[in-house]
Amino acid sequence: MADPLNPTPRTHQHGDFAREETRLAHRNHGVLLELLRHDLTPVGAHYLLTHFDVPWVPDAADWRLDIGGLVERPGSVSLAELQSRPYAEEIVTLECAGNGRALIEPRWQSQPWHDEAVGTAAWGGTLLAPLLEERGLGDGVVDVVFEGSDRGIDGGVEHAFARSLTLDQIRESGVLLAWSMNGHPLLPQHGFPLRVIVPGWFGMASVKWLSRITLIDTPFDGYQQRKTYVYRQDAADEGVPVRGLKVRALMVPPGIPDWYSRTRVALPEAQRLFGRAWSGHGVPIERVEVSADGEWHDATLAAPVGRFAWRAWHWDWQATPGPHELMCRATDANGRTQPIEPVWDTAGFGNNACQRVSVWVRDTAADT
Ligand SMILES: Nc1nc2c(c(=O)[nH]1)N[C@H]1C(S)=C(S)[C@@H](COP(=O)(O)O)O[C@H]1N2
Ligand SMILES: [Mo]
Repeated sequence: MADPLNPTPRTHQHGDFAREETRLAHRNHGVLLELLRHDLTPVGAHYLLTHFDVPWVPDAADWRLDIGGLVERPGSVSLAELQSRPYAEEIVTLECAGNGRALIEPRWQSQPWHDEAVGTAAWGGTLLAPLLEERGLGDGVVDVVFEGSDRGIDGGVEHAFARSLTLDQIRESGVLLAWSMNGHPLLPQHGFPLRVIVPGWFGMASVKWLSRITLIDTPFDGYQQRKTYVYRQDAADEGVPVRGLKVRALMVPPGIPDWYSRTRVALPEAQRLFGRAWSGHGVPIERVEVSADGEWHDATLAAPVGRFAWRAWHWDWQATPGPHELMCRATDANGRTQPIEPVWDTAGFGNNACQRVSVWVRDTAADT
């Protein structure tokens, strides 16, 4: 680790991240790790992942959601009709399945997340399962397809962003049709006027700008369902679908940052390290450990704020002068925990390797 107080000059560089990756990183921002202090991520600071363009919705009063396929009463509903249904709200931690991708070697070229593709919001809307049941479920429903109004091309295939769930998955996860985030109407980039929220799953399942729900009698084979969001060891691997969040803890980096390297500088005194931990499918967090230079210690967990919400933790670190590396590691009620090193996946999905934070502890008080 370079000492941020005795920096080497920065230079011009070729190579490393492609221009396309950095452009995607500007469009799709992560949460600022210091904002992990908020139980609910402030709206606008929530991470963002939009594959294509944010659709233009001039007037939500003209917007309609189509419900069709294997239902006895197909048709469309307005936002006002949806909002007259029973209100449901759930605090849900969303995380992009590609979080950690940029830390896998070699790195798959895509949205280059390090560890910041996460956020927690109180999503308000109405439960989907009763709405579908009231429409009269047809026989032989295999998949329920959610289509967004955003369209684009990926891997040479033009498509609207679409994902599917089975009826059982919809019931078990308490899937919401959501129109609000922390009490505010959805921002355009988060799916205005209506999106799906699938608690406990990686973010790709929570289709934004929902325009159509179709019940079908065959497994959905859309691009975002079959071609991507699959764990694969190599290109020929049929793979395993990406579903629930993987167990993970993140800490708020202590001290103050060096602007460019983000290396932290702290004083040689007690530091209260603070962070969050979560897992998939509503499985509770049981333990968080923090390592200072390779020695692991149990952190103190705060009370959970919701079944699908991240849980706060803290640990007091006695910082001594010199360079240090901090790590944190969560374990869930199923005994799942995090690897120290990234686990290989071709497209960089599901990398829940322990976060590493470099801290340079100075031996004198800060200069003024
Ligand atoms: N229609 C549509 N829905 C979408 C996406 C998208 O590009 N289009 N991105 C998905 C992915 S990959 C993630 S991680 C989440 C991100 O939600 P957020 O931008 O509100 O944080 O939305 C999901 N829903
Ligand atoms: Mo994502």
